Amino acid sequence: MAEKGMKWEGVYIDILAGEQFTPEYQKINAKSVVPTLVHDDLVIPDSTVIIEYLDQIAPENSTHPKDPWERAQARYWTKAVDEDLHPACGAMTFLCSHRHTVLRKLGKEGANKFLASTPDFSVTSDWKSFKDAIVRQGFEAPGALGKVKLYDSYLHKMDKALTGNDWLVGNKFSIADIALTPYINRLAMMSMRGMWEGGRLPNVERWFEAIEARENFKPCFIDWVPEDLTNDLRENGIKSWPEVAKILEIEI
Ligand SMILES: N[C@@H](CCC(=O)N[C@@H](CS)C(=O)NCC(=O)O)C(=O)O
Repeated sequence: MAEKGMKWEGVYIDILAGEQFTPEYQKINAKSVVPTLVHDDLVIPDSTVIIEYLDQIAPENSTHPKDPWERAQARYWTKAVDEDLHPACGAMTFLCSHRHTVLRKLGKEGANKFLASTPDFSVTSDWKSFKDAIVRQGFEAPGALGKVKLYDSYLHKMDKALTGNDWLVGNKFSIADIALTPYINRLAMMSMRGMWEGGRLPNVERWFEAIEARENFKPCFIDWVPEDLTNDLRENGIKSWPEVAKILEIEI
């Protein structure tokens, strides 16, 4: 919306305090996940659907490539986000940071209630049990390591696509770059820039520097996040980094 010059009012839903589970929020988002777009009397959940909808109601300043081939390439990136990267990011964030915050803030009983409140069909159809396992068992949770590796595989795919290109599709900033930004930024906020810096994935490093330099980056991705969450992501991430580096065979 910022890139398209659209105005909106944001309502912060604290998903670590369980605000996504209130009956009021579940009325607009049955999976109890954020975000949800409310446009007049229309309710539209799911980020990729939201951005496609916004581009159709305001086709000026489109963030989608016009060329059909380039549009298809951009679509592959958003499809990858929906199918693989977003679930991997949820797992990685709970694994490396949120589980510590949830247990500290809610206590053992509060955490039990929080985990039990997740609907059966949430981020993915197995998110309820997977999130439960990650919060309780951390890196020992079955499937957790696979999600770290899956996340990393997309950084490699990005690095390949960015070889000789400034941006992911058609060498022009597009929805593909916008859609991938939260996932690189989340790792950066968790103090895990070592996944691409230090010569590991130089094209991703160059790309993210260009993203961070954009006018809309700081207000949308940094300022929007409450200070205590920013601090938790940074500090918990620092503690989790050796484990992640070991899984990915990164020397630290
Ligand atoms: N497909 C949805 C997924 C949204 C999603 O997974 N949101 C996460 C935060 S990024 C969430 O609300 N999680 C709530 C929970 O884990 O209880 C989208 O792209 O909007």
